[in-house]
Amino acid sequence: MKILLVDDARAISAVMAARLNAFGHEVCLAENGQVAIDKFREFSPDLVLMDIEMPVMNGFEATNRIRALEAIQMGAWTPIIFLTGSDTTENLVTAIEAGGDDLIAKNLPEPVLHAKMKAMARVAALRQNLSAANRKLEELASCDGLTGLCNRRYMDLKTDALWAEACRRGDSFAILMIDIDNFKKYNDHYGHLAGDDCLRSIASAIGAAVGQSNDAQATALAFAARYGGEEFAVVIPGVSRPAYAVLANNIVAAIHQCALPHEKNAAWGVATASLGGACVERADGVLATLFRKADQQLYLAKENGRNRAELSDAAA
Ligand code: GH3
Ligand code: MG
Ligand code: MG
Ligand code: MG
Repeated sequence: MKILLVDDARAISAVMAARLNAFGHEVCLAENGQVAIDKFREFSPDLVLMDIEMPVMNGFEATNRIRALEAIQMGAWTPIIFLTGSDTTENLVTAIEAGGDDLIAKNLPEPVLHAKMKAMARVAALRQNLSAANRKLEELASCDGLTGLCNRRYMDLKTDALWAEACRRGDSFAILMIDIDNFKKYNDHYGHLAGDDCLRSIASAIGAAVGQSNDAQATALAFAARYGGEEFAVVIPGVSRPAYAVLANNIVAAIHQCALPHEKNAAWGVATASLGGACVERADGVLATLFRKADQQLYLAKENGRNRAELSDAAA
């Protein structure tokens, strides 16, 4: 385990640290509650051993602050064991009330300390498995199963947050809506399974174009999502008008260049998509207006012959 050992008495923490090291744990030392909070952030310990009486900030106050830090992180909880000169019933009750999980005497016999640390290591292992499972769940809940892009639910959540931030800062914001051309005919001609493969390839082309744009720093936080069916959206916070136009045109070209055979798609003979874009120089008002504008531009791209991008004015 990674153990954060907090004690102002250096002699005591040196002895305790040596014993914990001997049991195979990694130990980080802090000499008071204030330092403990900083080290807690840096070191992300599996366990905190916390003295109670310390200068600058005592152990109860430090525990309170650590619990407050954890409260804003989903599922975050680190066991905190108070260290005391006397492990009386009264001290134990106070320690638990203060947000601790146990109380042990500093002069605990070595085998007892070893056994307690073993039990804590089991808890730490369980916690790690649980965090990994939670991360996986979160990933699954935000991912579109077919294409691997963000799903609609995640896109909505993330876009709302990015829009609110852009409004607060007066940043620019752009939305691209992308719709595959004559995709019903693709399904009718090649079958739905081939249709699914086509969706995957096109999603991956869109994702790659967005990734390149972010890597080249033409955009920073742009992301692509499956909006629904054969429609995709790209959300681009903080973008210049030229970079937005470049990304939009790159996406249309990248899809065309996938060269996925589509006999029933007009003159091209390969799968293509139409794109509608809307951009504002300063985010303000409701986001739905920007989506509606991008949608109108998408209709225009279809009307004007497909396999093209139609972008609204920056002042829209
Ligand atoms: P347009 O160029 O005007 O966009 O024509 P379109 O045929 O692409 O548009 P339409 O909305 O008529 O058809 C969309 C098709 O996309 C119909 C639907 O079966 C197909 N589609 C939607 N989701 C999926 C999917 O997950 N897999 C497959 N294979 N097809 C899908
Ligand atoms: Mg002390
Ligand atoms: Mg459609
Ligand atoms: Mg379509």
